[in-house]
Amino acid sequence: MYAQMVKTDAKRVKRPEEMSEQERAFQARIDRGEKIEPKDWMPEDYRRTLIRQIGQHAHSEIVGQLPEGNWITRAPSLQRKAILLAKVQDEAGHGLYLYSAAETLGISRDELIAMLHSGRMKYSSIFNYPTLTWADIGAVGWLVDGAAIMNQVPLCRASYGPYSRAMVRICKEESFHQRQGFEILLVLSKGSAAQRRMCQDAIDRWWWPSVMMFGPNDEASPHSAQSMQWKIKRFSNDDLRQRFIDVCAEQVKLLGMRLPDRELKWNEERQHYDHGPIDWSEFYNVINGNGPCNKERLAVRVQAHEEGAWVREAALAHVEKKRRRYA
Ligand code: BYC
Repeated sequence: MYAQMVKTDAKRVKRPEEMSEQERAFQARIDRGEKIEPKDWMPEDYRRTLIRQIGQHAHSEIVGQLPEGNWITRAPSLQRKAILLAKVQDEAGHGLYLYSAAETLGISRDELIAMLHSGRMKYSSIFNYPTLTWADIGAVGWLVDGAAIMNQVPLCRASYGPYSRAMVRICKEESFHQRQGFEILLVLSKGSAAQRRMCQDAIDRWWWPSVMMFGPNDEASPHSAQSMQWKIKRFSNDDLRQRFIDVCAEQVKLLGMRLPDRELKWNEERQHYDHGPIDWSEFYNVINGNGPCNKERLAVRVQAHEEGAWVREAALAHVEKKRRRYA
């Protein structure tokens, strides 16, 4: 059900002698570190890869509002409510910049949304898990936004101009989100025994799904080689995942909590943390539409879109009225 409609054909990277003259000139621009802009010539697969990635990213921001939105009415104080409300609004804004960046590639927001709603485009696996307690809002901020930043800071240097520029502001906001999540957990970690248990339980449930956010291992990632040659991706899935694990393994100590991985251990030789095996069957199960909340998430988005139709119609009618008045 969740197979991407925006398929790309680049299963292996072309050698220079297999490229057309135009493709070689394009790759040379990328290699020189030039930005590609919407009106520049680009290979069809480059365009489709970007639509797939930016579209999936935009959808993730929009669907990503749902797990946290679930706690706006139940936040423990007025201040927490105001902060969470602002954060969820930020995610909506990120979705809108990203849809705009995708539109520069010749696809409309309506088309992208229709593909999301019909299951032909993906959104991040992470948003198919439920937020069961207030500590989950802390864990989402610390781990999910933390993973998002690790993956997205390099995207500020992606070769496609509109995407890279959108990412600059998004990353600034994400880093605030990450800190507010950590602070929620820090408060709980210093609280009562029940609060500390709630904090640990949230970390236990969000850790592995966050580790999976970076996508499949490098050898199982069909798009990485080409995306890295085109400098859309600047680091591999496994490299970013390792950096994330290294950072979290240290930060969790400040909380006096533990990550749910018995094999997590500093490796002096590698200068990285070793970690236990990732359950990829869970990841593929979730991205194939069978995670704990996939059906609910999509149903809520479709309903919101349908119920908002009158707003879109009213806005269009207003534009048309103004156009006629000043014609
Ligand atoms: N979930 O060849 P690969 C956020 C798919 S943060 C679902 O490695 P690629 C937020 C992939 O699409 C989250 N699907 O692909 C944070 C591909 O499927 P198709 C959003 C995944 O594209 C807080 C297949 O697996 N961030 O928004 O080179 C609050 C093979 O993978 C996932 C972004 O989107 C996954 N986790 O690399 C609110 C960042 N991982 O097309 C919101 C931008 C992989 O073959 N995206 N797949 O059917 C990227 O950096 C890259 O697209 C990825 C995947 C690293 C995610």
